[in-house]
Amino acid sequence: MTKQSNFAIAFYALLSLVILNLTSCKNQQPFLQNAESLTISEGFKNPLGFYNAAPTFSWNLPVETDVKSQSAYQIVVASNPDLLPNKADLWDSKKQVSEQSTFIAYAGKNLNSRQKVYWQVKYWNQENVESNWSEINHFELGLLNNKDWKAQWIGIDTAKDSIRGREKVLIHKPQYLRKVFDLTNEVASARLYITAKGVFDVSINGENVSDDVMSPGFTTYDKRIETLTYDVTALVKSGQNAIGVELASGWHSGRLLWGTTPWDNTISPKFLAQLEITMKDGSKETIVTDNSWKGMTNGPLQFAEIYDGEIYNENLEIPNWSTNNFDDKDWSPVEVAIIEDNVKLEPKRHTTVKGKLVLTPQEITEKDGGIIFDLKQNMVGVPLVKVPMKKGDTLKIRFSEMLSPDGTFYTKNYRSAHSTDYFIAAQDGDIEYMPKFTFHGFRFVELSGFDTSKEPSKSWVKGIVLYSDFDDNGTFTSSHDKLNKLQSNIVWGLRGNFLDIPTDCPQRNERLGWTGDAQVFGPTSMFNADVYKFWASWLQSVREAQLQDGAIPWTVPDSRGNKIASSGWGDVCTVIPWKIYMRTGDTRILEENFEMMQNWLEYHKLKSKKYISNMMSFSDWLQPHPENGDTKGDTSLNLIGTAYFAYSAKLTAQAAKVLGKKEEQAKYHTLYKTIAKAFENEFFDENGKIKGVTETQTSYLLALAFDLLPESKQQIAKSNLLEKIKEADNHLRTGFLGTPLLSQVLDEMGEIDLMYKLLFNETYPSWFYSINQGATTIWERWNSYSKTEGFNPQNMNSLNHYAYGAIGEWMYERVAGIAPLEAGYKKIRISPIPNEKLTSASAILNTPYGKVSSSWKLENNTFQLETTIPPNTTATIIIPANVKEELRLNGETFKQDSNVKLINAKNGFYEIMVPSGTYSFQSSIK
Ligand code: RAM
Repeated sequence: MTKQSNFAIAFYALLSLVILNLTSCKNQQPFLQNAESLTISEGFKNPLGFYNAAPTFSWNLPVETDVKSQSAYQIVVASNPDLLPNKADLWDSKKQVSEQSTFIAYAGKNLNSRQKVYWQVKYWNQENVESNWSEINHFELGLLNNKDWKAQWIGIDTAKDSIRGREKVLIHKPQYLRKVFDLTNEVASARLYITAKGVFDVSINGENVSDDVMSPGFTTYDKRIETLTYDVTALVKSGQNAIGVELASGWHSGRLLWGTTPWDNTISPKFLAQLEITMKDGSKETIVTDNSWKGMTNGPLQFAEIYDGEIYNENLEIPNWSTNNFDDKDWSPVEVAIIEDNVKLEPKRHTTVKGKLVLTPQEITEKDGGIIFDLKQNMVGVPLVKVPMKKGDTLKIRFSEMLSPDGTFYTKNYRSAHSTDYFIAAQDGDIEYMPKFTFHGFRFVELSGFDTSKEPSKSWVKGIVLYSDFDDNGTFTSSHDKLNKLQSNIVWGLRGNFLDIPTDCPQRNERLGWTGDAQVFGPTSMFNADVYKFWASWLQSVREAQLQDGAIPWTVPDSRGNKIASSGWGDVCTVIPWKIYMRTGDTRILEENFEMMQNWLEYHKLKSKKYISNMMSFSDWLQPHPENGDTKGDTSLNLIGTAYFAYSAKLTAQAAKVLGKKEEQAKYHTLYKTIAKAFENEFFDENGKIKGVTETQTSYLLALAFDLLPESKQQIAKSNLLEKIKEADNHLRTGFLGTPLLSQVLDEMGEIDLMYKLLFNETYPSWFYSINQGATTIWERWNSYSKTEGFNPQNMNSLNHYAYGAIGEWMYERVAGIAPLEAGYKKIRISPIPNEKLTSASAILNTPYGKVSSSWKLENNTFQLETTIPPNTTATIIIPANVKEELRLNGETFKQDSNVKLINAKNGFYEIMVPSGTYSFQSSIK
């Protein structure tokens, strides 16, 4: 063998060794499982018609033993999926050494209206091992600017008919609008951009475009109207097409409690659409709303009002009206109006309303000729009726949330909302009807006017539950039936009042975005439902509704226009952004709202003298047993205003800190301290007792919850609070503002047993009291109804009012025990607090990092806790225990290691620090 060949052999041997080694190396360390649950911005999954050209990206790491945390990530973004991952033409973040896996800002090329964008991500774990690329996700932008619109507003002038309805409000007859158009080429793709001043339902060639209802939703119509984008590729075809639209008043031109809106609500509803079609040959066609459309108001839908219901006359049905097989020569030309520059048209920034659940009647009874269907659950939505009828008869559909003791419908609490639907039959036989431009709050449905020769059947009615299309985000359950019922009532209160905006109530002539109610219930809603986008969207309306002087209207969108604000209500603009930040860790929510928070503080200043507030306030609304008999309760308005002034300053300082605004942080922190001092001097005597104003539970709660007293006085204030609670026979005496603070303050004081006592009280006023009286939702008043005294005589008596559901936050955080220690649950606290009244409780919560769960049970003095902590987070787990007894972890005596650490073992608790994983602890609490 030559020297050369020897060398060659040696070389190849070495090479194969290297290759072998490399492959075996790869075998030892394959790529990690890819990231999952990819979302953009406030939790959107592959959205169409997205609102934001500068999104953020989030993902979850897989639940896998090798993945404890993330040490780096890479995001790639492209205009075409084929370019991913290696030729990303829009953005390649490159490998970023960072633990951040949520809300990472896009920093690539500018994105434009209509653009479709594809993205994927990979991460490196704690040992710098790389993952596979995730699946490719996508989003498509909507029309982002008014100038993208070539269409004009169109409609029939229905104001000129001057029909007046309830409370003499102008009634606009529902309109039918249509247009026929020809396409000569094959269609490759089609997008329908669409909105209304009013509410609409659209069909193409006789096919419904979507199952969305009450679109586009309720915004500050004088500032912004939301638009929707639909993929209608499958509906348009080469040849002649038709598009048909039904249009009704909705919130824009309909009846709202006070009716003096900042937008002109007397104008007839209007409609705007732009259908953009790309042909297979690459050419484009655009069909817009303009004066070539035709309309009429003599269709089957004769009347449609949110508060009052619908009238549908089957005799006036117009077969094929939204197809090209129809002669519209009798229809009128529409009026057109230009798009105003000052009203922004923006893609809807949260989800549309849909029929989310279906309830079926559990019982039917007859009463005075009507048939009553009992769904056994107070709900919000519409009925779907399938009923036999006789030609010419009118089916009357009435609703109520509860029956009066004599079995008749209790509708006094609907106040002036007629809340009744009518269907006029054109022939004998079964009819099917579901109202589309109204909604009702009800448990009972009454039908009359059907064919009485037929035997009534439960199958005649279904309850279609409508709310904004979000998913559940958590579950809470326990060993106690009434506590579980309370949880269910909270969830139903949420479903019923999250119909596009957060409302106070869903059934009477109100249904408005009351800011105070939102302020107190917002935090609880975030546990139970995936509502980040819902809140972020509504906060945009709050910003738009804010007045020059910083005032936040009582309701948003503003439907009163009286230019004054209420303390505790307007403070929603500081409280909700902060609470969302704590739940999500997304700094954008603070960025977006920071200026509004500052402006609100200016308004607080304007309404105070020497830092003592004199702002108008609904105060501790509906406090039980008010000494003065007032709906505003006994707590001083000035005290409430001053406390909220301080609290809003405190939250603004905290927000400034997160945003790195040092100067503002210092300024607002000083402001907070100054107000707190003024508060203390004005309302507290030397001994930490309320002076000069009525001493109430809520006055102490505000002082303690918002940290407005020096340490020296806190102790006494605490015992005074306990005294007040004792005076009330260990019952709450709190209204809308005080109630959510009870759990926070008593918990911080270590008065857990007392809080449990209040929570488990069966007598008035308490949560279980309403359950004992038959509540299936949260009520507006602690005593909206009682078995002994009947309905509260006030007609302001909603049986679906979420405010007191604010206790849900404590149920998740303390009864089950899941709370964020750091914004967004990057650090989690698992700290359930058992009580003799419960033997178990558990919650599962979807956090930005994935699912957290905490489930405990108490058996023979053994406390058992199962908990799951998602990847890329850590948790402090606090386990009630007799620390003299051993703690067991996963069936063995607890031993510290480099991951799981004992932090403390004292005062009846073990405190353990853990990385992500699933743990089962057992302690003895003897
Ligand atoms: C009622 C609303 C709401 C409350 C205001 C002050 O009309 O229902 O719950 O916030 O009054």
